This record gives sequence, structure tokens and C-alpha cells, in this order.
Amino acid sequence: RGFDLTDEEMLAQIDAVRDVTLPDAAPLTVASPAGQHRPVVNPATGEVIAHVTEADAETVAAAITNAAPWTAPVATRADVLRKAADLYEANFGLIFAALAKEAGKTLPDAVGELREAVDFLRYYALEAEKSDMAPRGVFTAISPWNFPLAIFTGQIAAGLATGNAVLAKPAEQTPLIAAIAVRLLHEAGVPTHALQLLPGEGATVGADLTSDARVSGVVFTGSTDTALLIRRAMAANMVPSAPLIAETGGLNAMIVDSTALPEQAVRDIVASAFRSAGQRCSALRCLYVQEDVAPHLIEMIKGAMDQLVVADPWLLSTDVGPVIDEEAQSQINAYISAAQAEGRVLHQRAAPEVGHFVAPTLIKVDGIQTLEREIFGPVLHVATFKGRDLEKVIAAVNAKGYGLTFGLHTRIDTRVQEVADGIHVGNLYVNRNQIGAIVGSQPFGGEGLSGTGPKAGGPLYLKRFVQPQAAGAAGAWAY
Ligand code: TXE
Repeated sequence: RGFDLTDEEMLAQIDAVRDVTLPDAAPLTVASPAGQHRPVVNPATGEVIAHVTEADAETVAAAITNAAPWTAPVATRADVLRKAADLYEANFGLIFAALAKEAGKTLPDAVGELREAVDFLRYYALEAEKSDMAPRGVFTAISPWNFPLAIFTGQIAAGLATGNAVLAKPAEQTPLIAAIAVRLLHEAGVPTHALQLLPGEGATVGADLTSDARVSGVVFTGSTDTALLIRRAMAANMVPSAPLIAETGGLNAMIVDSTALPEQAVRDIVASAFRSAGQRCSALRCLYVQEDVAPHLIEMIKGAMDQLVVADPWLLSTDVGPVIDEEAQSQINAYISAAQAEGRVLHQRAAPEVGHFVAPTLIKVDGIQTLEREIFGPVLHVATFKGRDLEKVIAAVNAKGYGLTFGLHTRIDTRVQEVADGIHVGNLYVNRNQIGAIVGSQPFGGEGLSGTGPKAGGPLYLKRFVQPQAAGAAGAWAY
């Protein structure tokens, strides 16, 4: 079954939680007195909305000891995950409140997160039922703040559907939404020994959870640097066959050639670069426009940027919310200031002064050099290219070693094939918005520095959560 909440139902749910108090709605399941107390900040206002008690080393050690695979038959596990999906839908109002106030997510972002989370639960339930296989044991799931519901739930759902115990460590910035999700999963019937929530810092709780010999695998989404740290910790401590399933960053580009439909291209460019305040790993970072149409297209982009509502996501008409925290805000703003000093800022859309907002910004890039690093915010770079240099653009993008998403707007059919053959990328979007996963139909994941594969939301994903001999015996995949 697909996502089936109507718009009216969603809005009614939001109305019902206008005055929700998040700490009351999301009591954290781990409360070790010795643990760290971390303030949770609403990035749209800068206000502290809760204090969270984080796990300490003893809590983590106890959680690993208590973790036990979920031995219920696969049909039971699948039913429980489907029930959890129903509970997520029934609690959309609360989920929206947490996503808006803790992660700065707009209403369309929150709907997208809910839909993806629910799809993950139902899809992995279905996939697990197709071939019952032996779990590896205990999985650590480390997730980022930018999809604090969808990615968090997807990792857990994959681990649980295959019968593993899951130790879930959410990002430091988003423990409340994680607590709500785990509460709903437990309410649906996931045993507490099979799913434990361990909020805390990456460098301490995350490191402990990825360097214990009793952990049989790690599923991770976040930065490439952290993935490399985790790989080293696992190599030193875990059995050699323990898998790391990682999704990491990208330096995503798009080509718009002279034949592209400008309205369609501009709509997709602005949505991909600025929605979610640019904090999607799939987001467009660098746009290459064919020289002859560039002046017109850039004017159109500026006009579309001026239409964006940059505001607190608690206002339902908001298009662009804040970035996640003060550190992200100051890093991105420093980057923009440096570009400004070099005279490369082509356009900016004003943003509120209060809260951790970054003004959506368009920056000019000279030549077809691509970016040095990923700027995880509402910043779009634009370069122009001559028609004969198309191959050079593709080579420049490939040379960076990331391969997450790539966009192409053209009406030349042979060019689609040419680009598809040339670009090393996990997800190619032709004449459409460069977004992330569509669970079940467009699995998501990158190549090279962008991740290990297999793609989340696809048929091969669960194979890495089960024992290789069992997968082989089932005639499927062996790792
Ligand atoms: O990630 P971090 P950040 C990437 C994107 C972006 C960056 C931003 O490239 O620049 O991540 O997120 C935990 N051992 N993507 O900087 O620091 C940490 O606590 C174990 C890509 O916050 O990697 C958090 O839970 N865990 C993307 C998680 O790792 C550790 C989606 C991610 O944090 C740890 C989101 C350690 N030593 C971000 N250190 C995608 N491809 O989907 C940190 N953590």
C-alpha cells in the first residue's frame, strides 16, 4: 500500500498540534543521569526548545549487551513495520511539528519525509517477506539531521525487516524526531531489545557504537569524512566481514543546453538548489548552462529566486527555511562573503535576520571548473559552456570522484544517451527535478566518494543486512 493521507487530513492534523510541547511529546528513551545534557535549538528562531539527556559510555555498553535479534517470523516483523507506517501517518501533525521546530523543515519537506519514511517501512517489509534470510545480528544505524525521519526510519526498517537488532544513533541536532519515531515503532510492536535509541555525539556515542566487536554491521548516512573514520574503526575492531553501508556527500551538477525548455529547467533548478535550504545530499550545486541561452536563463533564475518565501517553516507557505544550526550558518555565510569579495555573487534573496537563515545565493563560476567542496546550504553556482565543450564538462564533473546525482535539461534525444554513458553517477535526472529517492521505483545512492551502494529503496539493499551464505543459498547475492 502506498502513502494515502489526503491533504485535508494532513492539514487537520497540523491544526491539532499548533500548541504541542515537543519535549513532552518526545520523551527520550535513554536517560542516563551521567549523560550529557544537550540543548535542542529551533533553527528558525534560535530558541532552546528542549534539553536532551544523551547516552554515555555505560549506557552504550549496556545497550549493546541487551541487543538481541528480532526472532519473530518474517511475516510478523513485516506486519509490525506496516503497523508502524500507519502510526506514522496517524501522527503526521506531531511529526510535522518536530520536523519544523527541530530541523527547520517546511511543510512540503515534512510531507516528503513522511512519505519516504512510510514507503521505506512498507517496502522493506514487502522485500523481506519475499525471501526470508538469516540476520547478521546487531546493526548500528548512524543517521544525519537533514532527513531526520526518512533516513533514520529507512536504516532502522532495513535492519528490523531482516531480523537484526538495531542500535540507532540520530544526529546531535535531531533527537526529538528520532524519539517520536522510535516510540511509534515500539508502539507498533517492535521489541525494545530489537530497537534501542542512543542519542549522543558522533565522536563519543557514534564512535563507541561503530568500534565494538559485538556489532555485526553499520549503516551510515552523513559526510564522506565520517564514513572513512567509521570504516577505519570497524576495520580495527569488528569481524572482517562486517559491512559498512554508507551514503555520503555529493558535488551535484546539471547541464542545461540551448534546446532545453527554460521554464521547466528553471523550476527544477530552483527547487533542487534551494528547497530544504539546499541541505539535501542530492541538491544541485553547480549548474552548467550553454553560453547562448545563459543570460536569459540566469535572469529567469533570479526572478524565480525573488519569488521564494524564506521564513520560519511554522508558516505553512514557507519555501525555504533556516539551515540546521549556527555553525552551518556561519560557515556558509563565510563562503558567500568570500565569493562576494571576489565579485562573484550574481544574486541574493533576502532572508530573516533572526534565526539561522542563509540568504539563497547565486554565485558565478569561471570556466568549467567544478567546485572544490560541497556547500551544504542554499547556494547555487553557475558556469557557462560552449556546445563543443560538453565532454569537458562531463570530464570535469567526473574528475571530482563524487557521483551522487546529475541533472540534464535538453530536447536532443541522442544527448541524453551521450551524457548517461559519460557521467559516473548514481542517479541521473533528465528534464526533471533533481531530487532524491522514490522508494521502490527509483532507488537512491551514489558512486565513488558518494557511497558504497547498494541503493536504498531498491531490491538489493536488504541483502547486505543478512548473512552472505544465506543470501547465496537463496540464489541471490553474496558479499
Ligand atoms: O555529517 P556527519 P554532518 C553529508 C553532506 C554534508 C554533511 C553534513 O556531505 O556536508 O553530511 O552532515 C555521526 N563515529 N550528508 O556534518 O558529521 C553524527 O553524530 C560515528 C550526506 O552532520 O558525518 C551524525 O549522527 N558516528 C547525506 C552522523 O554521523 C559519527 C545526508 C552524520 O554526521 C562520527 C546528510 C564518528 N566518529 C549529510 N562522527 C546523504 N548522502 O544522504 C560523526 N558521527
